[in-house]
Amino acid sequence: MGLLDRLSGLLGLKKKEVHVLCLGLDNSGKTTIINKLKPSNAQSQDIVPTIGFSIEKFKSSSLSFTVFDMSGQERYRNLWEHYYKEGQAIIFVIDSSDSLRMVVAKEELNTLLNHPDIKHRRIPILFFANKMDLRNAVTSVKVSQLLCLENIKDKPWHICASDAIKGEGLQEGVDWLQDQIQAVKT
Ligand code: G3D
Ligand code: MG
Repeated sequence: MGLLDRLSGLLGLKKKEVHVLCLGLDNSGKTTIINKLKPSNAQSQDIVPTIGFSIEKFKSSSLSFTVFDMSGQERYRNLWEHYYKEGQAIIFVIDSSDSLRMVVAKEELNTLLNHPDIKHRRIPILFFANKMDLRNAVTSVKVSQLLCLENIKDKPWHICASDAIKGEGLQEGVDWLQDQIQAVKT
């Protein structure tokens, strides 16, 4: 059973769909992470890459993931912002080895947090400090400091170090997210 199935199964959400937004700069590892979360027999999964601007949708029986790159496509921003409304959880992925673009990731995160469809909601945010296997990766504590995550007071958030290629750290993140969504549902 894949992590995705485990998440939906334990949530008891066989019927009701949960929309998860997976956000972050391009090349941070979003597609790799979502692929790892899918069950090994992925026949039931729809992968719909959108030509022209980068939105990928992954769907299982009860979870739908909408994945998009947050930078480099400003002219498309108004097209994907409407997905914010239906998102019930956010996975925000950071390339921990890309110190040059950490400031861009921080700006994109702040823009997200100040968006009218996000700002006043207690939507859980799971951060993956990804690419931990790379020599120049900074620790998840450092990523947390660089992004000033301690300033997020009105939403539950959690940061996990991950290596999406090996799949390390993803389980911890999914477990946390599951608890958060469950807390909202009950
Ligand atoms: P994106 O969807 O956020 O744009 P991708 O990012 O999932 O396409 O990943 C971008 C590149 O980073 C890919 O390499 C992918 O294999 C690599 N990557 C993703 N996660 C990790 C990780 O944890 N560690 C390492 N070392 N690499 C990772 P390519 O070479 O295909 O561009
Ligand atoms: Mg991608």
